[in-house]
Amino acid sequence: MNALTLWRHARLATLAGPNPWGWVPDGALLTHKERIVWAGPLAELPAAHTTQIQKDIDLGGALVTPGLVDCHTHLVYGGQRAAEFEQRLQGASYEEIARAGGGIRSTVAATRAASDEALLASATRRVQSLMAEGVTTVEIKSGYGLSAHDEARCLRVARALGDALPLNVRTTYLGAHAVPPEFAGRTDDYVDAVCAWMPLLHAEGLVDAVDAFCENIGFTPAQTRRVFEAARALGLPVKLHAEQLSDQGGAALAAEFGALSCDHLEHLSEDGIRAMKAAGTVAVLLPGAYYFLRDTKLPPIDTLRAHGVPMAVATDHNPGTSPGLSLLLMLNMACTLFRLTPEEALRGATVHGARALGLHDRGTLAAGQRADFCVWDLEHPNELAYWFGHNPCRRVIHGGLERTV
Ligand code: DI6
Ligand code: FE
Repeated sequence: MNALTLWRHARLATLAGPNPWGWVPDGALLTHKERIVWAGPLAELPAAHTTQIQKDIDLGGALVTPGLVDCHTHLVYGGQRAAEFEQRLQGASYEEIARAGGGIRSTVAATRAASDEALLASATRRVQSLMAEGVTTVEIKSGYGLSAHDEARCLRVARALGDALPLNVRTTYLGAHAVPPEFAGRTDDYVDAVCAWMPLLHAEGLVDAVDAFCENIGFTPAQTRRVFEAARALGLPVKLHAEQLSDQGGAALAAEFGALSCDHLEHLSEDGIRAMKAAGTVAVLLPGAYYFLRDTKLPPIDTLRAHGVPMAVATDHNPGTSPGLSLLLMLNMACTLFRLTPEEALRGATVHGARALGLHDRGTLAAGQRADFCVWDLEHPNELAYWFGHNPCRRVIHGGLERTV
């Protein structure tokens, strides 16, 4: 006999089915180990299951949503860049600082200088902030090591977080984030190195996907293509930091490789959107970086919506352009700055975020999905994008188990 847990008396935003929010006002969930066995109105609970219920938990009418998915972060790094923030407030641009050797490269120096223990400790504190607001799956990119040794260290720290905490971690190899000082003026040689390290990192089980920064201050489309070919040779899915500061045609290139996602996208063209739609690529919107860089060029939300490209929302947590640790704040900003609806924003941080990671077993509350869900001190799911600077998360269930953070 299956030992099932019944979670009753919940207001469910399942995000499944045709109704707005997948709304079920007097809902219940049945879970078995790490999976949802059944979700729906309590009155329709199948009799066949009732004899197998071992635990019966009353949620007191609270709002329940799928666990949140933060599908784009750079959580593992040393140091911080508050002084660069001050420089930017005085008029220096992100690009000027990067070209002068600051920016990403200053974090690379601090990351290389940090011990494994220090990297793990700081990343743990950061990820715990995300978890406190209901994040149950997080993607973590490398990209601040930029040597075989230091990229491996950062990816191992990301894996260690997933091993130590009740949280699913997906790792992304972003060796093509910036050119480290030892390769200055030799970008193509550095791209060769990024490609050569990839099979070694993959053989150690450290890579779930491969990303690159295709930008006028990053890597050209031709260099990005080489990174993607190396990924394809290993059977690894790709993602891309595309059209954040300029239109490089990166989205179309990524789509050609069947990319899981293209991220940022402020300068995305309609051709890029068509290519993403045809490839089933998710558009990951990062309002925190838009806000913190005081950007004025909005991503083409209406055209993405018109073409039916799924939109995810993530924190892009990193020390240079998005030092925030609240996915809920990103939901609010996705609405205020990008004009997403509150429902689109929540889908962006659940089902579409999962899809941006190639995961189809989470992001909704339905039979067969992972039992990752949040219980909120809220009446309606539209409040998730409404309050900010306040954490209404009351309980988090990860893989069927209640966790303390
Ligand atoms: N785009 C970003 O927003 C981050 N990386 C990237 O390629 C910024 C990284 C940093 O400034 O440290
Ligand atoms: Fe990023």
